[in-house]
Amino acid sequence: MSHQGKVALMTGVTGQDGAYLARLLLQKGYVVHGIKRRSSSFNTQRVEDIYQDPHVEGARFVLHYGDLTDTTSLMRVIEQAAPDEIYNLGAQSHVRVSFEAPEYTANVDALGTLRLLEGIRILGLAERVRFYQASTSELYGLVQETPQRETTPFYPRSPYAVAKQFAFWSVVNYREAYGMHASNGILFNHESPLRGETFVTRKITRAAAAIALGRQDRLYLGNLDAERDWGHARDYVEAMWLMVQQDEPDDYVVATGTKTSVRQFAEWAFAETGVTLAWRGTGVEEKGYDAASGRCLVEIDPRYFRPTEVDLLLGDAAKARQKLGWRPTVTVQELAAEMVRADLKVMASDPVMNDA
Ligand code: NDP
Ligand code: GDR
Repeated sequence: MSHQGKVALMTGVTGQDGAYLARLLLQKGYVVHGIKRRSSSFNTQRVEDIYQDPHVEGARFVLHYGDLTDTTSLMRVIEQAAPDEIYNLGAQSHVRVSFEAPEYTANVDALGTLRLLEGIRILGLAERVRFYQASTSELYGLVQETPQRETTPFYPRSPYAVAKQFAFWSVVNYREAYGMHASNGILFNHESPLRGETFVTRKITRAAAAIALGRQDRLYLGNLDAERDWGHARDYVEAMWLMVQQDEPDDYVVATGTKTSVRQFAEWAFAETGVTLAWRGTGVEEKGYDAASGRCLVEIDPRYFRPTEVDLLLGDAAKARQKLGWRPTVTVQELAAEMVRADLKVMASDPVMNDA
């Protein structure tokens, strides 16, 4: 089926998922409108290569200033873009940071979602616009059962997750109250070379690359025992789009069904640079050494611990498999290797870069 001429609007277009989803929708023939927030420095690096000069007629990728904390900006952009589909990817998305800025996180992640939903309703678009909400496996928080599926009870463990739970139920409520085609994608962690630099996978792959290039001595991490179900962002944006194309709105878990510890991810990442990590010590004294040279490369810094941790996330995506026909295509080990290779390439091509 052709999607030529369909119009999508997304928040969070400058983030990891926004960059992948915008590319996917452009490939499918959509006109893509993205909301970017004002920043004192450029925040559009991830979409630079798909940027289109607005002065050229027929541009299919259009950026608007707006902010999830600013209702009027959201309503203005929805009116201007007149979208068929809205993808709400914008968020203060860092779990650790949400403990430092809980009120801001709630404003953006919880109320921001409500502002969009209510904006759609007030503009009389509830029956026309299809809505995707970036919900999260963080909703499962304190483990109630594994693997986690759509029926697993929520137990959020951070201001971020609490805010996302408000957003999740707002979506369900607008679906039931106003008949909106609104779906929650309960996505487990997904990464890529475009992943934000302070999330653990990218922090590790950048450090592995920087250490290999002699630009960094050591990597400081928090909880090495945390286990996550890591997939590739490119696969996961496909699932978002598939949800929105269904006749009926619904909520879906999107995951690979494989769990990996932070420690194991680090081993795979360093292996891509030819380093075998050997662990010695216990608790906060545990350290990772280059098995060949004996040099210490990884240390624990308790500053990266969280007041309440999510120890284990492992998803069961059977419903997405059956109803959407969705399947992940990249293993976590392949993902780690791809990310390290990309970081090596970026760093090696910039001789003055020494910011790792
Ligand atoms: P990123 O942190 O990479 O991107 C977040 C985006 O939101 C950025 O474009 C950011 O803008 C934007 N944003 C932040 N604050 C505001 C605001 N006040 N108003 C408007 N936009 C704002 O996240 P990801 O791409 O990784 O994730 C996308 C969504 O999916 C998020 O909602 C996240 O919580 C959720 N999610 C992510 C998962 C993952 O593993 N990646 C898993 C499950 C859910 P700027 O570039 O200016 O910072
Ligand atoms: P997460 O991702 O909290 O799962 O949220 P993150 O990569 O930040 O942490 C994953 C796990 O690694 C542990 N960890 C560290 N984390 C960071 N950031 N830095 C460290 O140095 C470090 N050391 C160990 C963490 O404690 C945690 O257990 C991501 C975000 O994308 C959310 O927006 C999204 O909703 C969830 O994934 C699903």
